[in-house]
Amino acid sequence: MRADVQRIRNWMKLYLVMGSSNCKLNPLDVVDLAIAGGITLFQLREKGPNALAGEARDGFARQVQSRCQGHGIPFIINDDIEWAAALQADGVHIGQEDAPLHEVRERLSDRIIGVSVHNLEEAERAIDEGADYLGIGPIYATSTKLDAQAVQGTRLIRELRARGITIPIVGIGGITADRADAVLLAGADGVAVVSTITMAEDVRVETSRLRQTVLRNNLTYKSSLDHLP
Ligand code: 3NM
Repeated sequence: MRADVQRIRNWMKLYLVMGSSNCKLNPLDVVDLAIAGGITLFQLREKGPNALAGEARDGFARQVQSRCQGHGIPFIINDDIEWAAALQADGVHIGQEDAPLHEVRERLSDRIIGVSVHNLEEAERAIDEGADYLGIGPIYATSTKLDAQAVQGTRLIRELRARGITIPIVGIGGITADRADAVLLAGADGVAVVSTITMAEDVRVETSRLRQTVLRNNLTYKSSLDHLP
C-alpha cells in the first residue's frame, strides 16, 4: 500500500542523502549519529569516483538499511531502480535523466518515488505521472554534486506553492541550519542535506540543530497550508 501524503510530508523534514564517500568518519557511524540526531528519511546515493561497487556496495547498503529499519526511517535508493527492488527499499529517488516515472511506478508500484525537478514544466509532469514528492535544487551553491544545475534559490518552491500545488517538497543544495528557514518559509516541507551532516565536526549535534529548525518552521508552513482549498 502506498504511504499517504501526510506521512510522506513528515518524512521530508530532515532528509539525509549520502554515500560512503561523502563522509569524514566511518560512514556507518555517520548514519548512526544522524539517526540519533533525528533524521526523518535516508537516501543512499552511492555515486562518484570513490563509490563502492558490487558486493561491497550491497553489503554497505544492507547495513545502512537495517539501521534505518531499526528506527522506522524510510530507506530510499538514488537512481537505481533494480537495486531498489532487489533490496526491497522503501523507495527510489530519480532525476530527469533516469527511467521515465511511469515505468518506475510500474516496477515499484507501492514504493515512495521522488523526482528531482528544476522548473515548472518538470514539476507538473512529475506530479501528473504520480511522483510522491519533488526534490528541488540546488537552492544554494553546492560542491557535493558535480553536475548540479544552476543555483535557483527558493524561486521554484515559491512558484509551486503560489499555484496551490501541495505535493510534498524537499529543498536540496548547500542547505545549512542557518539557511533552512528560508527554504521552509518558501513552502518546502523539509530540507535534504549531504555535507552539512556528513562533514560535520559533530554529526549528532549538527543533525539535532537542523531538526530543531525544521520542526519549528514546519509549524508555520503547515498552518498556512490548512487554508488552501
Ligand atoms: N542534488 P550538499 S544538489 C544530491 O540540485 C544533490 O538536485 C542536488 O549536497 C540537486 O547538501 C545535491 O552537500 C547535493 O550541498 C547536495
